[in-house]
Amino acid sequence: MDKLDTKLFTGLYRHMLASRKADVVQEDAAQRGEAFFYVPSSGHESMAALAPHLTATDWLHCHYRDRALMLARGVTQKDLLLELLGKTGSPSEGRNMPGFACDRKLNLLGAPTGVGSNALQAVGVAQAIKDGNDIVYCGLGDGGSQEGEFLEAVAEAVRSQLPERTRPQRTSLPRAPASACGSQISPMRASCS
Ligand SMILES: Cc1ncc(C[n+]2csc(CCOP(=O)(O)OP(=O)(O)O)c2C)c(N)n1
Repeated sequence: MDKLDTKLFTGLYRHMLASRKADVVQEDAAQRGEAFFYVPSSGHESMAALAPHLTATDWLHCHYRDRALMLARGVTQKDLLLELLGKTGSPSEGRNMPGFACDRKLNLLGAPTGVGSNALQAVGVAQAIKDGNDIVYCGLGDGGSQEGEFLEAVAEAVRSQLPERTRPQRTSLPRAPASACGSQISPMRASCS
């Protein structure tokens, strides 16, 4: 990544700031009783920096606090608000808990509520695509990494010899993850927050 790529870094900062602001909006809605539940993401904004390392065809199984990454991927504030209020018109049509964003067109997989179990699903996707060039990102918290499902997922990733992938260096970043840089990116990489 070019250290002086101002456009890239201001773009990432925009998503980070938008994520922080979304916390304020969601908390206000919860305080007013308009939303029954919301997931704060403050302190996790740097996850946006992963977006330049992904391509549009990579698959994401996000941690519910990865909002800045979801925004950088292409999730809109409107999507977040519709999900928050459980409305139709949101990518899950109001079926998901707020914070568990999903979007078929962004290859953003719907996360299960049980923490750690998204790792099992991520391994399943990684197995399905292992002969191609795409990777699967799996995000979870340190608590989730202590769940049996997470350890089963790691064991299965090893047993089925899911491959490491290398990406050529890239130098520019559009809004969504359709380009950027990176090297030695694993098809089954976990991010513990
Ligand atoms: C299997 C399971 N047990 C308990 C919960 C309730 N729960 C929701 S979030 C959470 C905390 C998870 O901590 P961590 O994975 O460290 O992520 P953090 O929320 O701290 O980012 C818990 C216990 C759950 N969703 N699933």
